[in-house]
Parts: sequence; structure tokens; C-alpha cells
Amino acid sequence: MKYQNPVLRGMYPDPSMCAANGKFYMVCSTFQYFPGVPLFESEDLINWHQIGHCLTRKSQLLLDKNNTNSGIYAPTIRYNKGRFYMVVTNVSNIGNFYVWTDDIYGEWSEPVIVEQDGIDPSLFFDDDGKVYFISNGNDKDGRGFIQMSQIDIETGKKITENEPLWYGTGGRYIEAPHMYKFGDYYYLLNAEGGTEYGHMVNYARSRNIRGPFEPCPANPILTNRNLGGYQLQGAGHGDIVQAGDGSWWFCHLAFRQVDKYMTFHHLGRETCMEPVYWEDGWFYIGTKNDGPIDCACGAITANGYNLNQGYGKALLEVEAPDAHHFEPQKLSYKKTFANLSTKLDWCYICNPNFENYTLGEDSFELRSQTAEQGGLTIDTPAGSPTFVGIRQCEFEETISCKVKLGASGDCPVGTDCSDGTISTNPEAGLSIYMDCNHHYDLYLTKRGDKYYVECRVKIGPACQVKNSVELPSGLDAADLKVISAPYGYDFYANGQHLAHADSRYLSSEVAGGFTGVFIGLYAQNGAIGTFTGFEVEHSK
Ligand code: 6LW
Repeated sequence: MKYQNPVLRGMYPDPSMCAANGKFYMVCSTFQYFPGVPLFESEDLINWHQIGHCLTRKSQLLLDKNNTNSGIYAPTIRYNKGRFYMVVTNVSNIGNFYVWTDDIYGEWSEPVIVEQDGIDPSLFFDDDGKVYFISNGNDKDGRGFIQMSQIDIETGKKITENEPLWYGTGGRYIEAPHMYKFGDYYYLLNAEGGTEYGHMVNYARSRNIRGPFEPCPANPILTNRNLGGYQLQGAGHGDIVQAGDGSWWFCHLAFRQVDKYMTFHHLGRETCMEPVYWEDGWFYIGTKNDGPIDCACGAITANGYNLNQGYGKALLEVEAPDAHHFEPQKLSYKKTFANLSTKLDWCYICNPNFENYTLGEDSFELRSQTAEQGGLTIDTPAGSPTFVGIRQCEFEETISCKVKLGASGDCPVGTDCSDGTISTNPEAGLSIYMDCNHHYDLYLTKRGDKYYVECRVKIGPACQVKNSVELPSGLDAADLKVISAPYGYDFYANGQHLAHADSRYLSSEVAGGFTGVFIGLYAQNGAIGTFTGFEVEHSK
């Protein structure tokens, strides 16, 4: 039976997973978004559903520095003796820490800080009861490596100093380390090559936890860096588990370009799953029929890919091992306020002022930041504007809602923004949001007594109102619709096409950074936006 990658679609990067009590649990990075670190559960490793977040309180997740690519990087989830641990870096302030819970459906502890530098921390519980803290780091000459210390898991205090374990295979940005013990060997996994097109996964093994580590002869065991003309790229940063049926699985990040030759991606890095097989104490990505293969002859796999350099490939369609049963994936969806009202999908930028949001059965009321709160807008580079969003999960989505515009009475003096400058008139609407410098907005605004629906594009320092249509007098609401396709977005108001904008200008290649596009509702400059009838639809 075949399944489709990514298994978590939309911005779910840096996955880590563990097995516990017959199920699997997975976590991903969230950067500047609140709550932090979504937590997923699965019974078959292919179908995942979100059961919560690990970081739900400001005391666990302070996001006060800036709203692009700060915050939470690369979590690891582990289970030991009835307790779950999630270890992660908050690059904006407290650095490396972990939280724990004995109830996977409940709240997680306050942060336990570990005084170890580097990012992408991981925990390893050895058979002898010792607990190790592993992260990347740099030696005194600035060379990247994987380092480890022994810690007291009750307090997070270090028992030993950091020691270097492995410098990797020579790729840039050695990161994403995990230690495992399978049989007689310790296995030390990493990612190298950077999280872009050169990304890869390597590992080494040793009979001693302190090394020396012997690199796998097939490194990189996963990379798409030589797979040209293929939509899925950037495969790297992963984690491995064994399922109850004996099969082994590897989760990792990768991204979908807008098509197979066009090297832009805007949905962010996503989570894929690959089968794993073993041979002579080494593990490989894929199924045995795919390889390993005599590299010198440039062998072609059953899937038609040349495995000349690096063995494992991340593929969009994967044949699962026969013995592994899973439910067919559900790839179509219709998201509405009602079915999103569990709040698990909603994300805020930095630490939100919750008093500005009221989610009802089929409505979401958003009140602009007040002057005392800072009067922030979605262009502000730090802090929490009134914005709540969900990830764009597929290229093709139809997004619609009605927005009604009220004003709080303390709205600032307006300026005409038809020359492209940032407006200070009250406005509320939808934002196709990559970051504060790259977003496309479809909104209702008021100048004097008149209401207008407008579409504005902001691409770095260039900001342009593409179209502005006055509403018939007496109307203070509009139907907004965005139709997205791989190459771009079309913006409509009250059935009229207002503008088109290319997706490439919201891509990671243009905007930089680690996140992907969100579909946001926002209100600013004194506006109160009442949103109803929200729908995000995708049919496969
Ligand atoms: C993360 C690093 C990486 O810390 O990107 O792809 C960084 N890998 O491991 C941010 O996600």
C-alpha cells in the first residue's frame, strides 16, 4: 500500500518522534508562534492527529524578541519510565530547556533549563540509568560538532562537562543530533548541509557512548540534493522509531517546491515519513528493493531514481512495507470556525493579548491592539499584533470569510495609503502571511465615512495597494475570498477579482527564515473585525 508524503503538511519542520504505550508521538518547531511545539499522536505512523501543544503558557514560552524566526527551534520528544520529555531551544531567551508530563493529554511542566550551548538538543536515557544531553555546538576553533554531557534529569544540572562526540562528515551546519542504543551499538544521528537544498542525514555508530564513532559507509543515508526535477527537496533533520510490528520508520523534514523545476517553496518545511531497513548492523532509508546499490554503476531504483550519490531519497509517494497496516490518508479538508474551535490549529504571533480575541461558534472577533498595548500591526517586527492564523497546508486552497469592520473609537488619524505607504486607517481582513516583511492582505478599511475593500502586497520594502474598491453606502462588511494555486494567489471581494500575486515572493528563498505561509485573520489601527463563515477548503 502506498502513502503520500508529507504526512504533516504545512509548516511542521524539525520533527522528532517516540513510541509509548502502543502509540507514537511527534513534535515540531514553531519559532515565533504561540502556543509552541504542536504534539501529534498516531497509531500507524502515517496518519497523525494533533492532541495539544507542549508549550501553552507564557511562563514556558516567552516570545518577546522579534516576530520572524526567533523563538522555538527543533524539539525532541522522548519517553522514559512513564514520563514524556520534550527538550528544545528558545533562541530568543532561555536557550536549552525541557518540559515533562506524565499525562500526554495534559499540561507540561515549567521549563527545566540546561546550561549547555548549541541548538537542537536531545535526551538519551541509557540502560544503566544515566541520562545524557546532546546538542550541536562549536569547538574553540569554531568548528561545528555534536557535544554531550551527562545530566541529572530531576534538576537539569550537569554532572559532566560537555565533551565532543563527532564532527560529522564535513557538511556545513552539523545539527539535529540524536543518540540511540540498538543492540550492542550506540548510534549517533545528525543532519548536515543546512536546511536548504543541500540538506542530508548522516549517522555513525560505536560500542561506547563516548566513541570513537564510525560513520555509516552509506552516508548520507537520506538526501534529495542530487534529485533534480523533483518537487520534494531539502530532506534532512530526522528521528527513528521501531513500530510494534517490527518495522522501523524515519521521520524527517523536507519541502515541496511549487513544482518540480521551480526552486521556490512557500508552505514551509514539512514532515515526511520513510520506511527503514537494516543490514549488518546499519540502517538504511527506503525498502530493501531500493538499495543499497552499487553506486559506481549509477543504479536506478524501482522508483526510477538514480541513487548515484547518497542512498536514501525522500519521495512524495512511498510504498509501505507489506506487513505495516495503516488507514488510508484523508487529504481533503474543509476547515471552519466550528471544526477549528478546539483552538489547536490557531496560532498567534509571539505572546498574544488574549483579551483582543473572542472565538464564538461561527465567529471570531478581533480587536486591534490598543495604544497602551503598543498599537502593533502585522508589519511590526517585534511583539504580538492582533493576528490569529492557521497554516496553509496545500498549494490549492479556497479561503473565504465575511468581515465586518467596526472601530474601537480610539483609532489613530488616518492617512491615505493608495500610494503604497502603510495605512494608519482601521483595517481588518485576511493576510497570507509569511512574515512581517512578506505578506499579502485582503481587508476592509475605512477612510472618513467610506468603506473600501483593498488588496495590498508587501514584499520587503516594496508595498503596494493593488486595488481598492469603495463599498456601496450603508455597507460595513464584505465577503473575502482567496484562491491559492502553486504559483500564486487570486484575491476577490464580493465576487469581484481584485488582484493576483505570485507565491514566489512569499517563499523561503525570497523571505529567508524557517517558517511557512499562514492564513491569518487580523485587525489593526483601531479596527474591530468580526469574521464569520470562515472556510479553508482543499479537495484532492
Ligand atoms: C533547526 C535546525 C534546522 O534548529 O533548522 O533543518 C533549524 N534544521 O536543525 C531551524 O528549524
